[in-house]
Amino acid sequence: MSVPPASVLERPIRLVGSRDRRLEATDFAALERASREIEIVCATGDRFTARWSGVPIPSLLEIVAAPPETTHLLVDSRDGLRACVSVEDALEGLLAVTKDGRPLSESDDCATRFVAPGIDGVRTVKGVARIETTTLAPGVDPEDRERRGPSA
Ligand SMILES: Nc1nc2c(c(=O)[nH]1)N[C@H]1C(S)=C(S)[C@@H](COP(=O)(O)O)O[C@H]1N2
Ligand SMILES: [Mo]
Repeated sequence: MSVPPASVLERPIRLVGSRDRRLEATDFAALERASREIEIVCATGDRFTARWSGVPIPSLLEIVAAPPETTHLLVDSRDGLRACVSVEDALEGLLAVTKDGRPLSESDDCATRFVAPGIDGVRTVKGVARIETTTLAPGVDPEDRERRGPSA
């Protein structure tokens, strides 16, 4: 399966860890892809399974040297949604650019999506703008760090 690199990232993605980086389309195109089957479950009860492919989250964390004490990732969309996902879940995830072999830009109306097994549908952020590592103290509710978008 191949996706023309130019069409993959329409806009750069900001990555924040120990370092701060802008991931441009050419950087993204150079990263190794992986694919995996992930079931997405919405709070409404809707669920569907798809085969997603994209860049594994650990590769992105490497680029910004995620601090070892990282407990969660904050994943922001371009439309104001913010998900706070445990790093254990996120490490199994992808910054996806295809679903069932087709570019997301054809099926969804955005080119990228954060997906990981076992996270709620609302946290599969479409149109990823930024991913930041964070360390939550024990007892802090990750949901307090989230923002709901216009439609979620
Ligand atoms: N940027 C963004 N991503 C989003 C949402 C949203 O409103 N904005 N909705 C979320 C919710 S609540 C669900 S259930 C899934 C829906 O994904 P689907 O359109 O592929 O069914 O996307 C998630 N990702
Ligand atoms: Mo949802």
